[in-house]
Amino acid sequence: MNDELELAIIGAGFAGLHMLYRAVGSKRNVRLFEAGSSVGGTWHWNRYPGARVDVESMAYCYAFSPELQQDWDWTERYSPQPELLRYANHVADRFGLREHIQLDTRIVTAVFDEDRHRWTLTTQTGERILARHCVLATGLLHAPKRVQMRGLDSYRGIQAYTSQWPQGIDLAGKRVVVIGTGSSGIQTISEVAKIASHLTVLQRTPSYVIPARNHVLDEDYLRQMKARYEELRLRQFESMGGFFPLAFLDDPHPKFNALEVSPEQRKAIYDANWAAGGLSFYTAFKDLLLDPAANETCADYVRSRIREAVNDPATADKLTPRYPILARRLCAGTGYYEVYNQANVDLVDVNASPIEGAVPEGLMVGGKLLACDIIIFATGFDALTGAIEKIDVRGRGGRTIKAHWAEGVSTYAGMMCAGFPNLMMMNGPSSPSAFWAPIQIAEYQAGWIERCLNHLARTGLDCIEARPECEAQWMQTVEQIAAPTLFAQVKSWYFGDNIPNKKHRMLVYLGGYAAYCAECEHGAADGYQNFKLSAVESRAAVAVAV
Ligand code: NA7
Repeated sequence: MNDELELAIIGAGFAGLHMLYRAVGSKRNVRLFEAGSSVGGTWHWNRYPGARVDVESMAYCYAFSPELQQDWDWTERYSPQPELLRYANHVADRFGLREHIQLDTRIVTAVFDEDRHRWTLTTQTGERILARHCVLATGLLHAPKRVQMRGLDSYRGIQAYTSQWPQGIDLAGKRVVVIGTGSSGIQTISEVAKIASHLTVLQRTPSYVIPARNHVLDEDYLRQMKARYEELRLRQFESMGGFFPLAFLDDPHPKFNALEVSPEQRKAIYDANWAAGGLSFYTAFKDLLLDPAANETCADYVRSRIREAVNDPATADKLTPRYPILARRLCAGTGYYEVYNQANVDLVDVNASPIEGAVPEGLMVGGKLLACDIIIFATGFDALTGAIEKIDVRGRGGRTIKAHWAEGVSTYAGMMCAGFPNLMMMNGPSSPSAFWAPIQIAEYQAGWIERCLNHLARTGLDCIEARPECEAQWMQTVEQIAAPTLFAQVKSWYFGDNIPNKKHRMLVYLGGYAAYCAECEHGAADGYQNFKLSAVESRAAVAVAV
């Protein structure tokens, strides 16, 4: 057993690394525990063919260090996974973080000791760690959604999850099946189609896929954008989703509602977004996520593009989504729809031809054998709560976090839960992170946590937890913001709908960055008014005046 830490951080993704950077800077007795064999989080585990971020590289990186921003040269508009992993490693080295990181260490339990106000963490090998505070930086998209199907154990080929891609799979010349057509699936499909002898895509819900228009970033562009980094970040912080399209830096949009302009103007704006590529459609008009009629103009535009790209009308029809665009995560792809014009690629709608189970040679689909060498599961994640629930977290009275969330997820600001003192989450459920830039949310949260720990130290207290009524109020706010949007009209992982038996509840604060930070500052005002603070000596909650 180690000496007691002031702070234990779980997870070495971008959030955990930044928390560690802040804590090391404050000379805290801190240690970070990571289950993987390297830092990088998502970018350590998601190594499937074609894996790359769908937010532009120059925005999808840390903002806290102007020097780092200036020194690091992104090579492509959207960084591929290996480059993101290099960046995470560079950050760990550059800021001297490695000596505080314990890799290959999975935390399996975290139990709060109410008498001593500290957490006991246990690793998979039985090592015990004591820590006053614990930060869960376990990743919003980390726990894979596993597919159960009859006979899978008997299947003789290879099974691979995109979210935990095994090393050394050779797909060249193989008969491959991909299940799932979300962001991971569509990236995988475009790459696998190039090398597989045959690819069958099993689609349940089609995605709207916009061309990413990825390209190499030349020196001139990098220089120009670096000179404008402050402006870039400003636009990003003002933006709805944190992924401000850099092509529109000189002419930020949206300016109009979709039906306020003529059909010709509307088409010109959609054409400009299609040409710019990526996720820019989110900001094409102000009301695309609020007004169904406005949304339909955008959805129709993209549907017409699908019909143009796909030669076979029946296949184009299967690929065409009917739900509101943007209400599930928009995908950015490379030659995605064109893949279905290749002779070696088939698309199966599993609603019409269900996956019945597996046999040694492959899958039974719609009553027929689909023989294959490899099944790729691009089936997504138990988003936001899954990675936290994988740890047996027990707060006051031994109550588990699973029990706390059994009737629907509940947190204060996506950072704390009533009954779980001194436990902080980064990019947690009901924070903005799944619909905002998680790196920038984590930067803000790390600062908030630092200030909180400083406050406790200054006031001689050692325990903080969210007030239940403030947590309830937060969840009400999250739901009130989401209710009038089109997000609420579609089933998606934003509400936990992709996981059987997960209670349907909005998992994302949609109010944007500025409002989120203002709420968090308000909660911390007046001596942390939305929290109970106490000290181990008194054991009773005390009101603190500073
Ligand atoms: P997603 O977006 O959750 O996509 C998962 C896909 O897998 C989706 O098409 C699912 O269909 C499909 N799926 C899941 N389970 C099944 C079963 N049992 N049978 C058939 N198809 C299934 O995950 P991604 O990893 O692609 O992307 C996650 C996020 O990462 C993304 O939003 C970006 O923010 C980055 P369904 O929609 O459930 O019908």
